Amino acid sequence: MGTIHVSLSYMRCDAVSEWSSGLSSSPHGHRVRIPRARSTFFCQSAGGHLASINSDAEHRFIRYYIKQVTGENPPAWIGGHDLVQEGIWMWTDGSQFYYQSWGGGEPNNCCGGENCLLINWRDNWNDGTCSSQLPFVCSKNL
Ligand SMILES: [Ca+2]
Ligand SMILES: [Ca+2]
Repeated sequence: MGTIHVSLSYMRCDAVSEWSSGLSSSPHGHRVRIPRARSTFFCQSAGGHLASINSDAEHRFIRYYIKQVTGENPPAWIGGHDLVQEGIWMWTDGSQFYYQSWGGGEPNNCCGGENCLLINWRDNWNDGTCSSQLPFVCSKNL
């Protein structure tokens, strides 16, 4: 499995300002905190999707990217969800949901229903309430 160089963009407000090389998938970070449904639309309008993570390398890369953009490790939306069927996780970009890096006890569908996947819950993933306002990571393939 080789390294694929793909585009990676920073977005400011609603403009894609820059793309650069990344690993395997191509996140662009966003400082604005918005509900997950809006982030889905935002990524699609930029020609991509909310990021999927399909390997440890992609997980590390996206976390590193978020740290670079924000200077922190904030929880952020990526493209995983179990909105179609509770407990059946999918990626919005259509990739198969094989790789997983859930935090301990997650996903727990807490608190009346958590159906959207956020990264940087401590070091791993959590299912969160989709209406929560978080930064998000988009990706697109070259
Ligand atoms: Ca759920
Ligand atoms: Ca949870």
